[in-house]
Amino acid sequence: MKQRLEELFWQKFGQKPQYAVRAPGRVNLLGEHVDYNDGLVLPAAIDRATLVVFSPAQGDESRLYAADFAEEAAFTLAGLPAKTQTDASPLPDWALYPAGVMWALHAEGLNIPALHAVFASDVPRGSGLSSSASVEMAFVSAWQTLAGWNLPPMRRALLGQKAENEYVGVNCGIMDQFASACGVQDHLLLLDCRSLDWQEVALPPDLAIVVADTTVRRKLTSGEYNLRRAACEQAVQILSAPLLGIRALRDVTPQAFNQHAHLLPPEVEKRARHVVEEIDRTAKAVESLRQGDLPAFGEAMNACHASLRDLYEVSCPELDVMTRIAQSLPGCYGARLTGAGFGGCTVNLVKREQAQAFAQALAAGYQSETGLSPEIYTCQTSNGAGQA
Ligand code: NG1
Repeated sequence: MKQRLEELFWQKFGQKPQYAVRAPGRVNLLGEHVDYNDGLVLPAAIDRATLVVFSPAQGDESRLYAADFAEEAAFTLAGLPAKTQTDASPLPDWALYPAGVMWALHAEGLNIPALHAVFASDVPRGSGLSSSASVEMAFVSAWQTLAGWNLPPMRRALLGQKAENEYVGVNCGIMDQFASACGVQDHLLLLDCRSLDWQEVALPPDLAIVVADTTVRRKLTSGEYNLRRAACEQAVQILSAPLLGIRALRDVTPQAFNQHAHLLPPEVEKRARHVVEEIDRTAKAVESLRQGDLPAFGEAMNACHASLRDLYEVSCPELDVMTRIAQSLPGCYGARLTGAGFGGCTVNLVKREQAQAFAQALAAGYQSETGLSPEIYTCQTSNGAGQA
């Protein structure tokens, strides 16, 4: 991919790009839809990434070419608040991510030189593998490289999240940008989304993480996503009458929740129950993983899927089919949808020696039930964003 981008850069800008950076997507093993509830998440950065080749530009205009869309956008700092290009036309959707990053870095008071860049990604878009965070973290790295400031990875992740929340308009938590910035090869990352403390959790070498893409993409996910978040906030507001001092669903134990759940409207109760139980489930499952109890960890993944399907209602028929088949196959400890849901990918924890047979059987079963050809692959965990 790098060579192709360098050639495109030559064609667009008549010179060789001076730098290249990459930032990975991520898969999440457990702790879904809890990052914006101050919960615990367990993602890993993966070997799918956004790659940017770039050079500093003269003047104040940044010009970006998105190879995946065969489209160019040009903008300056002055046009960012209105989300317009230099010619006053609106920024295309894909450009909101790099422009949002520039806007967030500027709001932080950082020096951000104009750049010429060509970029592409092999993280499938809208599939639950954080393509948007990988674009954001790649451009934070690009501007850091050019400007010479040096922020710690978590700080860079927070600025990427600010771009997504306040510029793109998706009220997401910190998990994706964190995983893309802080990934460690052969490890899962256990992040406490309240304190932002995190630890590496070694991935047992005889385990494979298999990602299965249903190929179904949902539109309007950001609207549904923001609605889920609003339901969680409503639950906190109502529960804070009996449970003084709670700030997020993180502060509510399953016992306390059961005691006061009757106060919540039925739909809000379902949403909040998922979050409260998922945070508890994740804390316990990480202990199982550390003790090498993979069946118990896999059970927690299966329970997470059922909860996302029945309580949080972010699954779809294709994700349910893919998960059901996977859970019935030999060597599979656990399977569930990963990321926001509504389509996209499942994550499967499989005995390494059986991973290939698992992938083949899963693809065949899914295809015969849905008529769709899925993309299934064993992913490697990777390091966080940096030089390519
Ligand atoms: P996806 O859609 O998988 O990138 C989204 C949010 C995360 C998190 C998960 C659900 C974005 C960029 N990220 O991830 O913060 O809330 O859903 O756990 O929307």
